Order: sequence, then structure tokens, then C-alpha cells
Amino acid sequence: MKVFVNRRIPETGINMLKEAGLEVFIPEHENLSHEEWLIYCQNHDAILSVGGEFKYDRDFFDQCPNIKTIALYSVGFDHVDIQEASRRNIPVGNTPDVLSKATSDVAFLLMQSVARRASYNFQKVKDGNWGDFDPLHALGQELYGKTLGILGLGRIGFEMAKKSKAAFDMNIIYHNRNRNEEAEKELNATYVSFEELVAQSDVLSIHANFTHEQKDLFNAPVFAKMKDNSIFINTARGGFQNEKDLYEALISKQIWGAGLDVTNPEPMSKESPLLELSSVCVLPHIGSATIEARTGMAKIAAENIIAFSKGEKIPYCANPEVYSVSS
Ligand code: 8YV
Repeated sequence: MKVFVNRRIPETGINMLKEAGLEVFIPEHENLSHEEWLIYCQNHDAILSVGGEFKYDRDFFDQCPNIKTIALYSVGFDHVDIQEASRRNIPVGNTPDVLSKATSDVAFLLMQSVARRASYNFQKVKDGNWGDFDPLHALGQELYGKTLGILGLGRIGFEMAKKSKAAFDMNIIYHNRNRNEEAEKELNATYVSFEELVAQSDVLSIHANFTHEQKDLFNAPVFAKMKDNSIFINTARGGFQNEKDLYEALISKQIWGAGLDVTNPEPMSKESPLLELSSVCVLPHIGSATIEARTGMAKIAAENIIAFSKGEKIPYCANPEVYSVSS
């Protein structure tokens, strides 16, 4: 089986593929054009797919009929038309669990960074502008006992809730498709409606899968219902937030601050007005960027492809319905 890996990933994953006897191709340059990417996909049976810039939609599947499985190097699969892949019997693998700690660490870091205005204060030092002691300048807020609202209490959301409870004894509320009994029992988390989540959270952190129906879910009317001391955190997908509305909400003090590891589009433009605000901290989508998480992701993506090559079910499957349809 011929496997196209569109970017370099930790060697462990590549070695696993080679040791399983698979033919692995990694292009020499990394910033492939859409055309180059399509040509490589047309000539391979499987893709180990890194990054979200190219979409796996109906056109893709029509143009690349040889692709039999896609092993994503991500937990998110919003760039894949899952229904279309399932209709064509193409298993799509993703990389859950291994990045939950790393990604929730970034959400936790952003929460504290915004609460204590860390990036703004760091910038002042870098600008040679340490300034005199001022009892009233750049005051942050403490998180102890505050309410953390989690949108999407899955694996990553659970890790974020656990850390926040342990560090700051935060009161956890959440909104999710399904109730999370483990979180209710272990963390005393309370299930609330989306409206209650928005209205009651001191920190609102997004950990949900993104679907296109949720585009701009956080827009002017929603920001207007948030508390004026609230902090908005997004480490999931930038599509959840309308950035113009977020900016307006921040400058009109409808909300207090925002920490983003994901933006729309990515990369965020250097000209984004959000970058001028002392209440904002933006990171360049580094949620899973640890040696441990990225190595784990490489292993899982390789395991998915190897299982497929042996005619087995892929172990980490984003569209398990492919198996119920064919069996
Ligand atoms: C990846 C991510 O780094 O897993 C995800 O969904 O957003 C990140 O971990 C990114 O998608 C690159 O494939």
C-alpha cells in the first residue's frame, strides 16, 4: 500500500509505517499547492494528513478515487465531509486522547494569561516600558471560586475542568450534546443550557467539535449576554467566534478578555485589531504542540493506516458507521 504523508511528523510514526512494509512518500518541500497535493493523493492509497488547509469534500473524493483511507494527524475533522467519506466506505482516522492534556494545558494557560494580563505585561517589558510601580495599573483578576463554563465536555474539556477545579476550586458548568456523568460525579459539574452557560460563566472555554452550523456561534448577541468580567477562551476552532464582534465586545467592555489559540482565518492577520488590545492573548494554534502529544498523534495515525492495510478496522475512527454499513 502506498501512503502519502503530506508533512514531516515525528519519526516514530514514519518508522512504524515502514516497518509494516508500507511504501511511504513525504514530499521534499512542505508548502504544497492544492494542485500538488491532489496529484500526490491521486497516486496513493492512503494519506496521513497533517493540517487543515485542504478540504476532503465531494470534489476531492471524485478527483482522488484511489484514496481508500484518510488518517488525520488531528483530533478535529471539520475539514472532512464525513458523510461523503462514509458513503464511499472510506474510514477516516483521527487522534483523540493523546492531545487532551496538552490542549487543555493551553486553555488553562490562556485563562491565566488573560486573567493576569501576562502577554500585555510581557510586551511592556520587551518595549522597555517596565514603568513605575502603580497600585492601579494593569490589575488582573483572580480565578478562585469563579465559574468555569465549558462548551463541549469531552476529553479535552474534562481535562480543562479537572485542572481548573484543582488549581482554583472553580465551579464547573457545562453544555454538551450529551450529559457527562463522570464530570458530574467527579467534579460536581452542572449541566446547563447554552443560554445559561453564556450568562453564568466567568470564564467560558470552548472544547467542542466544530461543525459548519456553529460558524460564528459567538457573535454580538451572545457576547452581549456574557458577564462583563468574563473571559472567553477558544482552543477548539476559530470558526466558533466572529472576531469583529469579539473585538466590539471587548472594547465596549461587554466582556473582560479573550484568549485564543485558534482564529479565523489562520494564521491571524498581523493587522487584526484584536492584537492591539491589552485584554487579549493570541497563540498560533499550539494546543497539541508538545513532543509527547505530537509523538502520540504520529503513532495513532500510523496505527490507523497499518490496521487498514491489514484489512482490520482502524482503531481510532471518526466515522465508525463505515463498519456497520459494510458488515
Ligand atoms: C493539530 C488540532 O495540530 O488535533 C487537532 O484538531 O487542531 C491540532 O492538534 C492540527 O490540526 C494539525 O493537524
